[in-house]
Amino acid sequence: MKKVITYGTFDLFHEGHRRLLQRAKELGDYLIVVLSSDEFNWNQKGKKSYFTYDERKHMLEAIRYVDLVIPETCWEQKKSDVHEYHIDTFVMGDDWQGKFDFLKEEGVEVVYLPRTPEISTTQIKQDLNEK
Ligand code: C2G
Repeated sequence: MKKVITYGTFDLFHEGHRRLLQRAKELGDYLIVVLSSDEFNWNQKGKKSYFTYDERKHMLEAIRYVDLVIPETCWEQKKSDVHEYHIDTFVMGDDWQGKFDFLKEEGVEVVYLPRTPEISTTQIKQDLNEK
């Protein structure tokens, strides 16, 4: 069974997130999403998600591409995650191009997928504010 992993906040879930997860799942048989906790978002990413971790987790668990959702609590956990979950492929959008290549040394394939243009959580918030 080929195991794939990806990380993110996935707040205000949208088509860009969906396409990323769909393409990530197509790279294997089992997809783990490591979901940024509320504390990690605020303390490390400087962003406050609209939906709580639990709400975002339930949303992701309802998506058929997703097999498991676990918390992301720090930047450094990736190296241990890929061993703990016996990961074959690590996937991120290409806004992260090159940032996680160190995982190749752990025997993991690292794939950056083209971001879906024209949509982002920030854009959604701006559009709604203008309505
Ligand atoms: N994404 C995408 N297209 C978009 C928006 C997002 O492909 N229009 C992808 C991102 O590249 C990322 C995933 O969807 O791979 C989740 O995006 P975010 O929730 O914004 O995650 P991010 O803040 O990039 O967190 O440790 C890694 C971080 O947790 C990644």
